[in-house]
Amino acid sequence: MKRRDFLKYGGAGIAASTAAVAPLGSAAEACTAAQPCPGPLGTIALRIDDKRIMMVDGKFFNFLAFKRTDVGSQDFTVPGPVLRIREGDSITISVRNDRPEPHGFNVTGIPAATIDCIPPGETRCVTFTAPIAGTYLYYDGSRNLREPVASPALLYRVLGLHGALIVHPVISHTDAGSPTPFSKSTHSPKLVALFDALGTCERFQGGDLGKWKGCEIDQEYSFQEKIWLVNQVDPKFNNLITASGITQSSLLLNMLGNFLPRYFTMNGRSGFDLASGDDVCPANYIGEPTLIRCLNAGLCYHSTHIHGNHLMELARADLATGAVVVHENIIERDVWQTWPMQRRDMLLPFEVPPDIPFRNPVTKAAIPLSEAVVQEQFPLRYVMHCHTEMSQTAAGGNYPQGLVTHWEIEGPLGGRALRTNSASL
Ligand SMILES: [Cu+2]
Repeated sequence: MKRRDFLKYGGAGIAASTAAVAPLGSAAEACTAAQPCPGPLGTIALRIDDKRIMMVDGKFFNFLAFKRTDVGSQDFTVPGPVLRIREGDSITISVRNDRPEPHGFNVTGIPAATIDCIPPGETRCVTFTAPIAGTYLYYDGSRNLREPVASPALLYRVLGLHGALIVHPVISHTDAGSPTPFSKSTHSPKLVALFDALGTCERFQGGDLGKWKGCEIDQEYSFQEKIWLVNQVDPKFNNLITASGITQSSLLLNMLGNFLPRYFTMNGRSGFDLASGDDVCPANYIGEPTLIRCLNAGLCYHSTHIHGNHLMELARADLATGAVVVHENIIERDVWQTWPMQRRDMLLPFEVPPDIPFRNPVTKAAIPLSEAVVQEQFPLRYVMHCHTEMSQTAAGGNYPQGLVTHWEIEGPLGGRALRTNSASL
C-alpha cells in the first residue's frame, strides 16, 4: 500500500492525531466556557468514564459508560442505569465527565433536558420538567471532532453512552380502577378498554391478579415490566477509545458508511448471555401481563419477533420529534420494527397460547390449563429473536449469538398463588 493510501483509508492513528490537535484544543476551550452547576447536583447524578466489557465470545472491548452516583454503589454499565422520574416533576440531572474528551447529555423527546458540553473532569447540570409518561432514551448526542457537522452525532451514543429514562404517570388508573403505564390525559377509549379487560374476560384471565402492575419508581425493572434496549457493536470504533482520548480516525468522517456491527446486544448482552436474566426474560403465570419497553440506541434497524402470544402495541416514539405517542388504537403484533432511536411500549398479555388445548374438544368447555398440558410441561418457553437476519450472529458469524432471548410461562392461571402456598407448607 502506498503511504498516501494508508493515510486515506486506514491511517487513523498517524493521520488523525496530527490533524486533530488544533480543533481539539479549540473545541475543548469552547466547552470549558460552559457554566458549572449552580447549587446542588440534583435529583440524579451521573458520571461518564470508559470501561472494558466482555462480549459473548469472550473478547473484551472498550466502551464509554454511565454510572449513577446518587444511589448506592453502582458500577459503570452499558447501557447506563435505568432512570425513573415522575411526570410534571422538576428534575435536575448532573453529569460528571471523567474522560479526557468533552461529552454531552440529551434525551429523545425532551429538548430541555440537554447539556451541550461537559468539559473533561468537570460537572454540568440541566433542570427540566418531566413530560408525559412513557419511555424515553437518554444519550450523549455531542459530536466528536471528526464527525461531519452535516450528519447526526452518533459516535458516543453507539459506544455506550445511552440508557432508558422512564417517566411514570401521576394519575394512571382508568375510571374502573385499572392501572395503566400512562397518564389519564393520554388514555384513549381503546387503551382503557384493554386495561379494563385484563383479568376480566375469557381471553385475559386472572381477576385482580390479571391486572398489570408497574415497576416501582426506585427499581430498574419488575416481574411485570421489562426494558429491552438494543444496540450494536463494531469493535473498530470501540478500539478508538483510549485512556488519553478518542483516536481521531478517518472512519469517523462517515460513521454510518463504515459501521459493520459484529455484536447485536440487548441490555448490553447477546446470544448465550441473553438466555437468562430477570431484566430481560419475562417469566410469569397465565394472566400476568407484562409491559416490555423496547428501545434502540444503535444504528441498525431491528425487527423484533416473539412466539407464543401476540403483543399489544400501546405507544411509540414519533421519530421526527421524539415525543411519546400513546396509540388511539391498540395494534396486535408478533413482529415490530425498531428503528434507531425508536421506542415502543408492548404489552405481553400472558394469555393461554393458541396452540395449547385448554378446551375439551367435544364439549368446548374450558378445562384447567394445568390438566390440559399433557405434552408440554411447564415452564413453556417461547423464543424472541430479531428477524433482521444479520442480528442472529456475533463476531461476524457465530450463530445464534446475537439478538435472541425468550419468555416463559411458569405455570397455569393462579399458579403463583399455588406455588406460594406450597412453599409455605
Ligand atoms: Cu420467529
